[in-house]
Amino acid sequence: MPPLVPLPAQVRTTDGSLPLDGLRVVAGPSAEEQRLATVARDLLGPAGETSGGPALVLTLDDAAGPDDATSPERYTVEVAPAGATVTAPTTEGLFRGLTTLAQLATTDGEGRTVLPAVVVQDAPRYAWRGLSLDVARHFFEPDVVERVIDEMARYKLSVLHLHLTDDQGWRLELPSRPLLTEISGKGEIGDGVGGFYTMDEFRRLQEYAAERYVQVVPEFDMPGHTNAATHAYGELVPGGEPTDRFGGEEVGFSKLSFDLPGTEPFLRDVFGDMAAATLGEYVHIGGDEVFTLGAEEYSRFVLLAHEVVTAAGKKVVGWQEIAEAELPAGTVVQYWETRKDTEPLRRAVDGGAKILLSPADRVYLDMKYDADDVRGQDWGASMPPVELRDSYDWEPDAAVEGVDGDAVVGVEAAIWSERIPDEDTLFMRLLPRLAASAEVAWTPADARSWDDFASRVSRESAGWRERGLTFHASPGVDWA
Ligand code: TNX
Repeated sequence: MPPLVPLPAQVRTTDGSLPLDGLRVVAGPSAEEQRLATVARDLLGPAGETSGGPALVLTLDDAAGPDDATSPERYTVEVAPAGATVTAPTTEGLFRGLTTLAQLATTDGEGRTVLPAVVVQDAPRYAWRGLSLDVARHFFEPDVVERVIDEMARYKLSVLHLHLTDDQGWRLELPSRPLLTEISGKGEIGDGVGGFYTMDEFRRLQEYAAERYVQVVPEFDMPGHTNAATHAYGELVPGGEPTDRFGGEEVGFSKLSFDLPGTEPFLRDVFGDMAAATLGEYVHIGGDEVFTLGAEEYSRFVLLAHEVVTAAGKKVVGWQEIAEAELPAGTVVQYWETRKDTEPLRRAVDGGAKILLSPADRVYLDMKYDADDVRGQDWGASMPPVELRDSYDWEPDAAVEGVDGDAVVGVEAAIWSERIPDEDTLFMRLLPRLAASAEVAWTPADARSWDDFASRVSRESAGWRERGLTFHASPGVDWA
C-alpha cells in the first residue's frame, strides 16, 4: 500500500506504474482548471511535456469519489501504465486529488520517478479540518505562515485560523484604528521585535491559502486577552490611561468593559474592518479565559460581537466559553477545555450551535511531547504531555460527552506561541502531530489504526528534511 497521509477512504492497488517523465497534463478550459494543471506540473516535478505520450487528465465529474460520498471535496484518482486521471465534482476536489497524486510519486527499481498503479476513491469525514496559529505571543512573518500553509495543504487541511490579537500584540493593521498596530504591533513575549500584517499582506496571505483550498479564519480575541487593545487606546479602560505593554506569559488579567462609551464603537470598527478584509465565510470572536467580567456582562459582550460580525455578512466562531451566552443557531463553538463541565456546550448544541473540536489533551500542539520536553507548554498536573499517539488515537464523535456527532463540524489543532520564538521551534511542535490531527479529521473512523498510521507517517520525515523543516522524532515510529 502506498504511504498516504491522511489515509483515503478507499485505496486499491493494481499492477504496474506510470513514469512521470514526459507525462502531459490535460485539464478543462476554465481559468481555475488551467491553474490546477500548472499546480499538477509543479507537484509532479520537472516532468517535461511530450506530445502524444501518456497524460494526466483532470476532469470535473459529479460521479467521482466513493459511492455514498456527498462532500464537494470528494475525488477519484486512477493511475495505470497508460495514463492517470483525477476526477472530482469541484476544483477543490481536483486539488485534494492532486495532493494525493503528489504523495503517490515514488522511485522505481530503475531510479525513475513513477506513480504506482492505483485507484483511490476518497472524501473527507469533516469539512472543517483546521489549524489555529497564534501569531500574537510571537509574531510570524508571512513567508513562515506560507510554509505552514504548504504543509497544511499537503495533509488536506482546509482552515487556517489566525489568532491575531492577545495581551502581547495586535497583528492586523486596520484602517479605522491605526494605533492598534502602530503601538501594539511592536513587541512580543521576550526580546523579539514583534510585527503585524498590513491589509495588503493579509489579503495576499488569504489568496495564497485560497490557492491551496485553505480558508483563513481571522480571530480578534475579546473581551479578555485584550491588553494590546487597551495599550493602544486608553478610552477602552476606566480612567482613560492606556495600559502598559505586556510581554509576559500570564493570561486572564485584561478586559474590555461593556459599559464604557468607547467599547461598542471599538468593537464595531475592528470587527467591521476585519469582516470587510476577510475572503472566507467565518470570523472568530475569541471569548476565552475571561476571569475579569461577570457572567451577564460577558454575555452581552459576546452577543454584541456576534451581531456586528453577522451584520457584516460573516458567520461566527468563538472559543468554548461563548456557550455561556444564548447563542444564535449556527454559531460554531470551539471546544478546547477538556477539564471543564460540558453542560453549556450541550445546551448550545440544543439551541442549534455547532461544535469544532480542539481538545487540548489531543490537538494542542504547543504542549510538551513528554515529561522531559522542558520547552513545551505545560499546564501542570491537570494536563499530561501530548505525544503523537495522543493526537492520533481519539474519536471525535465521543469527544464531548452528551454531544452527538452530527453537531460536530470538524477538528482543529491549535498551536499557542508563548514558547515558540522561531520557525524551527514552530515546525518541531507542528510535526508530526499536525499529520495525526489531519488524519483524524479526514479519514473514516473505521479505516484508522495507530500501527498503520505510524508506518505511513514515518515516510513523511524524508520530505520534511528535504523542505528544511524541523520535526520531533516521536517514539513508536521508524522515521525514514
Ligand atoms: C489557554 S486555550 C489559552 C491561550 C494560551 C494557552 C496556553 C485558550 C482558548 N486559551 O490563551 O495560549 O492556554 O497553552
